[in-house]
Amino acid sequence: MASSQRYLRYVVVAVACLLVVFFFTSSSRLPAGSSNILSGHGFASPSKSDTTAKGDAAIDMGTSPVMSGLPPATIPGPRMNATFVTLARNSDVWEIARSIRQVEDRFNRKFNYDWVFLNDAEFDDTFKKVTSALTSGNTKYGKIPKEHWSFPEWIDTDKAAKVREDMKEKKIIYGDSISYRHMCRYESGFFFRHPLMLDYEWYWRVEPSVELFCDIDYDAFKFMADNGKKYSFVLSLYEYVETIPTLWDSVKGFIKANPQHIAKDNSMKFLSDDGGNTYNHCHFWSNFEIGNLNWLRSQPYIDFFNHLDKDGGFFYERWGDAPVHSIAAGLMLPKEEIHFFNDIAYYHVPFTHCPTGEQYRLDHKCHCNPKDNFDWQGYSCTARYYELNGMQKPEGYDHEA
Ligand SMILES: Nc1nc2c(ncn2[C@@H]2O[C@H](COP(=O)(O)OP(=O)(O)OP(=O)(O)O)[C@@H](O)[C@H]2O)c(=O)[nH]1
Ligand SMILES: *[C@@H]1O[C@H](CO)[C@@H](O)[C@H](O)[C@H]1NC(C)=O
Ligand SMILES: [Mg+2]
Repeated sequence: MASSQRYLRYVVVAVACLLVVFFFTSSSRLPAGSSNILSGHGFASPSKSDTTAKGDAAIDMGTSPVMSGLPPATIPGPRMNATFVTLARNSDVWEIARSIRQVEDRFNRKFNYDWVFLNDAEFDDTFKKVTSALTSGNTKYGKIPKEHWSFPEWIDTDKAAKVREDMKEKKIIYGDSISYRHMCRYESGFFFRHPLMLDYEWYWRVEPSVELFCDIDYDAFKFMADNGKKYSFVLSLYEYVETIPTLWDSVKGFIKANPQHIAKDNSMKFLSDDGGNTYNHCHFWSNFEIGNLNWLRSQPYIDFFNHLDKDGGFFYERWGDAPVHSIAAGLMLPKEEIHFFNDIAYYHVPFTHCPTGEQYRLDHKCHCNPKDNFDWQGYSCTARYYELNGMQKPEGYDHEA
């Protein structure tokens, strides 16, 4: 008798539990007035709009009983006029997913900045679904106009094809690729002019398969603005000479024709060991950048890009956007406007920036091996940057790596 009563009590409690679970799951899937959540994710009806909006849904907490009363896990306060930006192909989706997850975990889940994705083809639904699910801010998907991803009319395409043959024989990485050249030219001269990017003043570039190893607890965009910075880097190194044999000649032509664009207190010493006669091939590695879009959209930068573009080296050689951005920043910005983010721990194959300074790494939950840090090795240009700016190398630089 007693045991069957216990059994009945058991069943009643179980049914009650099931009801509670059912109530919460069904109501969080279909909260009253939640149409903005569902239709807001453009992939529900991708033909309608190419952008997704999450902001409204996140603030409108009353729509979901599961969420009500819980504070958002974000840092309060105003946000900068800033966005992440990623150039990618549909086939990059899982590689960019890894990058996004780390950027969100280490930084953006606290700030919820937007993310702009750009592509020379139309993004597919899988790409949009996966990336918008991983990001905490609004996502926007843009197609690159044909004029920004093709041979300009002054380029001799036969000559360009010959160069690709040659470079293929010499086994120069991406030497035979047309799309890689369009990519480098686009990142050099056009991404900041895409209609979706015109809405912003600051950008943070993110590539597929990169890693972030430490927590970033402050707003890096605000840091840039508050400290008068326009361009930044985490890794620097020497460019592969074969890809830029005449780049410096083109730069010298630009300097001669536009002396008014050259900053007085510039970083020429980072770029040249003989006062500007020759290029030492040092550049900031542009697969990571936090920078000011209005600077890239300014007349000096546009004049610089147009001058290089006319000389044809994006196609007759294989000029990369890293030396192009770096030389522009090094010559046209006062040196105080370039920032080295020692505290942003970063990996893009094959180099790691792991912050020098053990206490910092512990305080910010870093998971990089300091032995992997590239900064103070012979092939890095970061020591030059320190010297040029009269900076003391951080404690530990001589024994950690
Ligand atoms: N839409 C589009 N994106 C591209 C194309 N080629 C490269 N990208 C993107 O441009 C950026 C740079 O290309 P990567 O292939 O990473 O070039 P890389 O960093 O020099 O070389 P890796 O060592 O291979 O990473 C990445 O964000 C790519 O996703 C392309 O043909 N179309
Ligand atoms: C953000 O910056 C862009 C470019 O400077 C500007 O056009 C836009 O009005 C700004 N938006 C806000 C909200 O300030
Ligand atoms: Mg890359």
